[in-house]
Amino acid sequence: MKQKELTSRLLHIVGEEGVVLNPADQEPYVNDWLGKAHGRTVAVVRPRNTTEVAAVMRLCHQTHTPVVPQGGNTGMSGGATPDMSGAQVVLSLNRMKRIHDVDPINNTLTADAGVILADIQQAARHVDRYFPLSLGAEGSCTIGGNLATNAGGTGVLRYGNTRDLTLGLEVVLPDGRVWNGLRALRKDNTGYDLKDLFIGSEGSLGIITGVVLKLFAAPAGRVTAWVGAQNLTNIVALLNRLQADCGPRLSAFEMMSAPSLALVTQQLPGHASPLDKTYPYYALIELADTNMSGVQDMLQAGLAVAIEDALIDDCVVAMSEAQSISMWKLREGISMAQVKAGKAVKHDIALPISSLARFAAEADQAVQDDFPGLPIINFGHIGDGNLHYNVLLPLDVAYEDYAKKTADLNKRIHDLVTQFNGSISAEHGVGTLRRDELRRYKSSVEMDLMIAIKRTLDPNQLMNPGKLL
Ligand code: FAD
Ligand code: 2HG
Ligand code: ZN
Repeated sequence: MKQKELTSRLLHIVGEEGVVLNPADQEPYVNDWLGKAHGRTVAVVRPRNTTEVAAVMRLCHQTHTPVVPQGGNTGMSGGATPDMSGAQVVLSLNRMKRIHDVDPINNTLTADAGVILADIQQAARHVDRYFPLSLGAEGSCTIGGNLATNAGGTGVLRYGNTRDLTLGLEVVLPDGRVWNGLRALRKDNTGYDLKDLFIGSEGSLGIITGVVLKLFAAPAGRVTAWVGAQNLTNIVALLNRLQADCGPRLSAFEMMSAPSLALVTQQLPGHASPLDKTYPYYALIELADTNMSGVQDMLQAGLAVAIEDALIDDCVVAMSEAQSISMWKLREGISMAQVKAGKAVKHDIALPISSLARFAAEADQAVQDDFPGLPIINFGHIGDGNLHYNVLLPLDVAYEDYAKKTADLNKRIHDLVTQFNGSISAEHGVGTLRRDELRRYKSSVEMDLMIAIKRTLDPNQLMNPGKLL
């Protein structure tokens, strides 16, 4: 079908406001925020509801038009960007923003996939409940994108990742059929768990259009602390101790190396370290409960013992919500500080928590030996074993040098991750960034199973081609 006919049929389905054809207006949809992924598109289509998504998918199925699903376009793996062919349709969920139901008795919330994560958190707060998925992009990422990448963030230690927070899904299949699995049940053993197939599938199997999420009791407050230590072994030992002492009250445990903190304080105005001296490693710790009585004392006592035992060198407990927010800003500023300072070669890795310190020591040595002088920006959600082990290349690095160094660094770091029985994609997804790496590290049996599922659900390979597989 000619492009003109395709776009006129798309216009017929979603109306004029629902199709973006002007190349200048398409810019935010065809480039990613990191400046790494660029593409072109026939049209950006913005349906208003599931019926329109289904009609668009039927049309794309009939016309063999490839589709790239997109939420907030905040992803870090190039998964939401079309390729350069100009033949792919970008299907944006950014007009599907309705929260359909909030049920504080069943502790569930039902919403369209295009709802911004912060709006879901807000809707939960409105009925005195809590939705714990939390990440730096929460003001612009969508719940559909969170589901498609099985996003992690800072609440995983206590509440699990997006998969753990999901009860039901609605999905439009590549041929336009709608699977309504919007069940608000905590038990449902009626066969294969289909929702788990789509969670983390990165737009490769269908369009997620709706979701039923779990809600939790709202914490009455939080206590935040910042600690400095000599090494990662001690930071992990502190994590282990606080988990034993505080149980589920420990709601976040984030780590930053000294170069990560220095990067933020240098690159972002108004960001200063909470401690006077510098230390090789820092942790940001948070405790929260539905009854905060005694919680601050508990954290202070735990940290005092950790200082006595020389596990940590110094610490500060936030005395106000404002202090707590400024500690979190330091942690959440690391991504933006990297963009300002250089071109980060990102390794979003998961490891057994018991191996984190040994891995980091070996990886640091490997980078120093083979790539001398490159800054290592190591930080992450170590409470759940997730490191963002990034290596920073200069902003003006030539493209060829960037591509070569990226490939060499990826091999060096990911080989080591595999030796430690880790994963090369913890929370950001595979997209195009790690697609070739995935083939190297997954067994042929695992790859065969994934390809078989893809072929069954998307036999014409129209869903997000070139991503993940
Ligand atoms: P997009 O970027 O639009 O899409 C991501 C992928 O999902 C693509 O493959 C796309 O095709 C697919 N997709 C999107 N919507 C749908 C849908 N409705 N149906 C089917 N497929 C779909 N991620 C973390 O996990 N943890 C973090 O701590 C974290 N911190 C971040 C901090 C910052 C400052 C930024 C900018 C990003 C961060 N991210 C983090 C990455 C990103 O925000 C998440 O991956 C998020 O889940 C992506 O949501 P999105 O709506 O922007 O999806
Ligand atoms: C975070 O934890 C994000 O801040 C981004 O997942 C990590 O910039 C990164 O590599
Ligand atoms: Zn992260």
